[in-house]
Amino acid sequence: MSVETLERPEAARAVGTDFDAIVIGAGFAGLYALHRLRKSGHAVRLLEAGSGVGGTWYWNRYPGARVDIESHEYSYSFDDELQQEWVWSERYPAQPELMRYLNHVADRFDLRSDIQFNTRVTVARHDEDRACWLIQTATGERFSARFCVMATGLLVAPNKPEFPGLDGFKGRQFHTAQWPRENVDFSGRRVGVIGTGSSAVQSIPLIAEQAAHLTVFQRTPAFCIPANNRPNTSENDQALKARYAELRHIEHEISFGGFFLTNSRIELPTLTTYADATPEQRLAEFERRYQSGGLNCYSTYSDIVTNREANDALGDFVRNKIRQRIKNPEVAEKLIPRGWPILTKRLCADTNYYETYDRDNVSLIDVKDTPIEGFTPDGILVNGTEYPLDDVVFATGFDALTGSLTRIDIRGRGGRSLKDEWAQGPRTFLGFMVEGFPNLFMMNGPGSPGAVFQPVLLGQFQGDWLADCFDWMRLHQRRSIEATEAAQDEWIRHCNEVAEATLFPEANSWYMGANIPGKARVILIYLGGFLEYRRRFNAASDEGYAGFTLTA
Ligand code: N01
Repeated sequence: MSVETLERPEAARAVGTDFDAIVIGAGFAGLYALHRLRKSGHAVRLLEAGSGVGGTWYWNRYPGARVDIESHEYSYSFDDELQQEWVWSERYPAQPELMRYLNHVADRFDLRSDIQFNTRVTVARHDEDRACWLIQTATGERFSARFCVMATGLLVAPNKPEFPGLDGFKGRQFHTAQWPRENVDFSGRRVGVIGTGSSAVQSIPLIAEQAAHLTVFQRTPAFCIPANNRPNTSENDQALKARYAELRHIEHEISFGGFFLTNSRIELPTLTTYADATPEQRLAEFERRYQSGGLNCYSTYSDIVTNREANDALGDFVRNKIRQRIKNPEVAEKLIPRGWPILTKRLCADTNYYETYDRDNVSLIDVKDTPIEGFTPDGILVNGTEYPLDDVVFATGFDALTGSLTRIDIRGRGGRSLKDEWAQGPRTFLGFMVEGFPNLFMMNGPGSPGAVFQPVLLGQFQGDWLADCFDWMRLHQRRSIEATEAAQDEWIRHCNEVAEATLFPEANSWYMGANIPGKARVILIYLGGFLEYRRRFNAASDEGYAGFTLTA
């Protein structure tokens, strides 16, 4: 249904709307926004397309799905009893455990009473006269609210390339981000996996253990570092929980990534530059971070993504590690990433990924120079050769950051379409608001640092800011807030300037929108760090909402 046919719902609340705020999406950020706004006395309804809470973790239930940020960090910090009482079983929790956690949070804070599940929002239109948002769902249900909070996720809208012949393929098709709820059995089957990003790196070792044969179609090899996942022993848990307040404080005071916990010891990012260290110290630092596992290599030197020499050195170091993990040197060479700076595409944390290629039932097909031509009824065609398959797994990623927003028909002042306005790349102020779209907020939106920081923490930070802002507006009888064009222009200029000073623009990553054919190639994340982001964000509210227009 188009926006033109969207009728005005009957006025219900004092302000003439059904709710003060509608939050869209029941992931980490949306659940917190609901909790926080409700606590401030606002009437909130959360609409969620899935049948349960979880957001990204609800949909990404592929074999091996687990987070690559430490469990003690990738969790809410707003309630000390919650973080003290919840016991994580592993350093990096798997998808089912994250779902148990988020369900526990939903029950503990009685969030479900204000969530409507199985409700996909398709249209959001701003009504200028009433300064509110009219929301419509796929089934035609309508809601109105003064504020609309898009907690729709960074990595949600799946990217599934339209290969010729796909419709005629007789086998089963899966996408890692739309995995069926029921168990998928690959026993005795010939399986193909397309893609070698984080989702593939996690699922390939497990699929290979089950399948009769696994064929991996690789366009760009990733840099993978052993995750070194391990159980969270009670000794470790207690030691960390005794210092939780300090850990959370540290987390708020670092710009990128988070803290790493090695045998209950906290490892922080190195604040010195590569040039400050001797060759021996550099090697020792790379080795230490590598052995700690997972994403710790991001924390090696403060200039690791801006200084080519430092970045090349780390890249060579990891390439050598990869070679050592694969017995067949020919296969190893195919798996070595080249031609783009390490860390400028997301690092992958793996468990037995490279070792899997030494199995007899696994083959690797390079589709960089000879791309997948298409599907036949029985398999995939590359360079004139057909690879017969019973099942295909698309581990082909996401239309990241913008996709979950542009697939909703969002109309601002004068019917302006967000999708059309973002055709040349998203334009936001602080990755949070858009000029021309009053009272619309985006959590972890394009132009925010969530993807290179800690999305749970950023969601909490933005949720708190939102609640304070709504309280302020209520107190000062303002009904509308909107980013100014000047503030938005300045933010985009700043984002681009910061990105240009890094090596990120060199990689064809989802950070650059470069993974989706036809998508504008611009930086989609803020690389200036959380501290600078928070400073600018708080400065806006401290200075009477500088950068925003508020109407009475
Ligand atoms: O997606 P991706 P993902 N023909 O975009 C390939 C987070 N995450 O779902 O690189 C052939 O990384 C594509 O090739 P190329 C994490 O932030 C976290 O794996 O574009 N291949 C690439 O290899 C991550 O970065 C966790 O050349 C095609 C792959 O598909 C983000 O989600 C776990 C193709 C897509 O990789 C996305 O990860 C999982 C084509 N036409 C995800 N099109 C953890 O916390 C695409 N590809 C651990």
